[in-house]
Amino acid sequence: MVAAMLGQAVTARACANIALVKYWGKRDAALNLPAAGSLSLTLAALATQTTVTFDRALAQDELELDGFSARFADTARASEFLDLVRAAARITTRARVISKNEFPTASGLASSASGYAALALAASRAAGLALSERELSILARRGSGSAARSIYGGFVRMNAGDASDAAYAEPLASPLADTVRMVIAIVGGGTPKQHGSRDAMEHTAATSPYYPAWLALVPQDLAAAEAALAKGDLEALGTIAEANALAMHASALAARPGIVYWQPATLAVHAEVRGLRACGVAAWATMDAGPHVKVLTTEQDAPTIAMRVKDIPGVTAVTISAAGPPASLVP
Ligand code: 2P0
Repeated sequence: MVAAMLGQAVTARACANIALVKYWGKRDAALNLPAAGSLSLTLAALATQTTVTFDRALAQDELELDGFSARFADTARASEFLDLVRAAARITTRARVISKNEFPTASGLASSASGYAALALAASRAAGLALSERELSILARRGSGSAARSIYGGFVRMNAGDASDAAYAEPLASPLADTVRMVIAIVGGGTPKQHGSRDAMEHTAATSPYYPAWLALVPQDLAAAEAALAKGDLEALGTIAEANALAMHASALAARPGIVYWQPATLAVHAEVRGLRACGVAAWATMDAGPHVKVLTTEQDAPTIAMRVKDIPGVTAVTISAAGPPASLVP
């Protein structure tokens, strides 16, 4: 099986996800184990397609991202990840990885979730492994914590895991899956260099006086979000998601020195969301390790929200996304 697969190009596709209950902090950096669980929505509009070929002619791993040779640090990180796949498949052959993000142009949205989910599936298959979804989720987590969630479509829960280290994600059924939408407002321009989420969560955990409070909050937000999903109660889910994102940012803001992802347009979109909500529109804001705002809403209200936020100064692009599918092989 291994001999037959090696040398063949295998392509996989995975979609990014946005957390409604955030992952912010690790309990083991080497194994990339999260300090707490998280809950996300996989998004159809944010897909990555990745092709992997193990090639005996290669002296080292090669990574091409969106048509260009990747930076050294990105190639080194992908290579470390490929080492895990090689160890599992008992091979030493180097690989060529070609990855393309089908994201809104120059959005600056993080793509490590879709990227490492697609890479986990493509690389494991190309190495001759046939992993279960759970095994893929565990493998993807080693590349990036949020990638464990992108193995699945729709709403997904990431488990904190136990001492055995096998933290993985699982899909969550919900009556909201077909009608939920996310309006993604890209906030751009003039930002000082952002803190990458990996370093930022570590810095928050090490220095923020509010980090213990953040960690104590997550289990109750997870339980409430899951109950809301099971009932199909978008208002309850949105209320928790918005509060949870603000709490994550509160812990980051209180780090020393503080981590500030907010721009004027970020606040303006939040204000618009609150205003729309006061008028009866289903809209709840969340944000990650950057200034962009993602608005949880319904199929019906998404166009109204998109129309209202696109003209806010500093908002450079707006995309509406439905729930996305699980990671899959591309024939
Ligand atoms: C999340 N973020 O739950 C949170 C909220 C960013 C803010 O997961 O170090 O790139 O690779 O495990 O997955 C981003 O963190 O971090 C992230 P690593 P990752 O979506």
